[in-house]
Amino acid sequence: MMSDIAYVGLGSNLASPSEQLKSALVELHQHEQICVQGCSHLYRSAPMGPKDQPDYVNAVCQLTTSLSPIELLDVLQAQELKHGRERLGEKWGPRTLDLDLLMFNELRMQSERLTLPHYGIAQREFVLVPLFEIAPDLIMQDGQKLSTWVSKCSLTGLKRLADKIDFASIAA
Ligand code: PH2
Ligand code: MG
Ligand code: MG
Repeated sequence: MMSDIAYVGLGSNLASPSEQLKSALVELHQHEQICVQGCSHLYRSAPMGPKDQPDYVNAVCQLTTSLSPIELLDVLQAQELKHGRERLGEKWGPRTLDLDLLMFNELRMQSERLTLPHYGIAQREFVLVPLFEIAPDLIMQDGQKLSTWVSKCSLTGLKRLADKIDFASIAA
């Protein structure tokens, strides 16, 4: 049963970022144990970390799954590699595709490979804003509303793009 709800942050700043995100969503949805339920607009976003890299395109999607969190992480990481992701070791360096598991139900866990909820949500406008777009009523791990987190975040380098992924065409 695909009854677990997860949120995944998507990002790319190399090799046609918008197309990377769109095909990543289609591929996720094609997985037998993953059903993409919705996705935010795409957002252009100034790079966090080293500034000598292109702007990112970011989005957040909601999916339901029958995979465990670690199994889902395996799928996401395999997909990053399929998109030509190279792990060059530079922290916050450029990448063709980044898929971050942000939340998995209300689960909290900390292991070598996976921390849930993702540690960076509160500071990242390129996660908070698209997440708010698709899950405005979400309650965060400290019991506060997502809208409160959004209001506390400095919104500077984010621009919503016209593009919204057409889900009917993906699900068809
Ligand atoms: N991802 C990074 C590093 N910096 N900056 C923005 N704006 N968006 C990202 O997704 C991003 C980043 C590494 O994952
Ligand atoms: Mg990331
Ligand atoms: Mg990542």
